[in-house]
Amino acid sequence: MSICRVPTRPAKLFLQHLSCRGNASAAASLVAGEPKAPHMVTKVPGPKSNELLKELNAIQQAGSVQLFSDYRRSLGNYLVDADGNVILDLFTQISSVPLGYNHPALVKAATSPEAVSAMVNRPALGMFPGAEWPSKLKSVLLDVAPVGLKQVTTMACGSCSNENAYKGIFFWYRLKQRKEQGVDVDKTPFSQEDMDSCMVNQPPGAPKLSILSFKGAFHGRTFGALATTHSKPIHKMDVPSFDWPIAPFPLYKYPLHENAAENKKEDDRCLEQVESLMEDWKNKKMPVAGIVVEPIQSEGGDHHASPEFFQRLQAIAKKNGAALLIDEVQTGGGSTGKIWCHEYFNLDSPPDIVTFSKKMSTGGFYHTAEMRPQQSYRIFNTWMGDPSKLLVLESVLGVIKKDKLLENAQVTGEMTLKGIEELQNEFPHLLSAARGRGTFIAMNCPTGRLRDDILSRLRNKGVQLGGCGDSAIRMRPSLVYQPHHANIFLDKFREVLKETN
Ligand code: PSZ
Repeated sequence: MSICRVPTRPAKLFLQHLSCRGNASAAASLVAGEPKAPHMVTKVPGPKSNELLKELNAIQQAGSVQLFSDYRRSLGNYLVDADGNVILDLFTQISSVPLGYNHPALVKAATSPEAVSAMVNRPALGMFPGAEWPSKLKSVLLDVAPVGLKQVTTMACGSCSNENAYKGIFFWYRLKQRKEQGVDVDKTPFSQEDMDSCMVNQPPGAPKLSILSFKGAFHGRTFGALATTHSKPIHKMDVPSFDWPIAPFPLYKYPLHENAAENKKEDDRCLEQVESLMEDWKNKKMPVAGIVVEPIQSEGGDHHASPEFFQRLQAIAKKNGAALLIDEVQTGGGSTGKIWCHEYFNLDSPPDIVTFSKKMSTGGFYHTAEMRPQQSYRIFNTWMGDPSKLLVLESVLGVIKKDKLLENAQVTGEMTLKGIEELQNEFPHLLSAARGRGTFIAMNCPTGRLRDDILSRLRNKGVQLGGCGDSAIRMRPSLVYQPHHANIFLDKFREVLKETN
């Protein structure tokens, strides 16, 4: 029996909008021709996936592989695996697929002569960009820039975006310090001592400065980024790291409206810690040059914090002369119902830096004019991103506008969360703390083991979700996830919960 779910008012309006498009019915998929439902022919991983895993594992450590996919046969929300299972994919390559698989607009964009040229002639963008590069950056990336951030640099992935953003923060901080010391930074930007000492990793050229991050955060796996990642020991084990301050991130009680006073105290507790850690590290002579934070702490367990928390965090950063970097690698690109999740926070002024990757197709970061390095060649590597990815993004953003996918994420997210809340009431011993913005939704299970078991049984019924933190389930569908997909997910989820002892 399917669960009856009454669409909310905005959902109704949105579905009317969909049905106005040509002769599409209310349940028409945004990706024409996608399967109507999951279809499972084996357990996952099936025999073919297991065989391929053996082959791959012989040449690399492949223990993290969950299944092998047949990307050419996958379409829209449905991933087809190597065994022919058709799976409703609500995890989408760790939240990185904007429009589902083989979206016709992307296939078209990727086969244009412009895209072919971008793919076969990959430039070193820092030295020999194509003639169209400045106008593409403006019309694509700057067109969706967070308000107030008019500078942008592309990178290959999320980790290297954060890594280079941290460097930008240190450049900015040291420039400020030199100016305060009366150095004529235009004439002699660096002293001989600076230049000699940086070459042997010693101060003052390699200064004692820090980035403050939060417990449970994930900002990537490269050295600097890893120093600010604190979600699982396996990410960090055996890697030398920096002694940088780590503050607690708010852990709210749900439902939010019943716990407002307590959650406000939790904000106070965490922000007091931020301030006192900044003081401690100043006294340790390793002052905090920047604070890095996720708008929703994702890998760490989908922890949300209030707009007030972020507003007050920004005020603390400003008061202490530190930059605020908002890491939108996982939250950016539309699934929260806005392109940038921090738009929900009503900050007094723009953050100093916003990093992105995943659904944005290319990595990179936006920043204020003050964060622009004084010299060229300071933020640099061979490729500095990839122009072909900007063409993909151009097409993605066009479809987001044309198909009103931000509204879709809000509406489908709202009805999915409502459905999960109903399941939470029905199975209070299995689910708690349902939360989300748009389709960026999560809930907690009593234990990590039970969570993993639920996820694996759900997948064998044809729905792929993800885990995060100790015991949370997270949804990361693409932007073409619609109410009829939500109904399939909720029905299968209910079956699994019913079968759970
Ligand atoms: O295990 C891993 O390496 C994973 S699992 C999920 C991610 C990485 N997310 C990547 C990520 C992120 O979620 C945030 C908020 N910031 C930075 C990153 C790093 O991005 P990549 O993986 O592109 O380097």
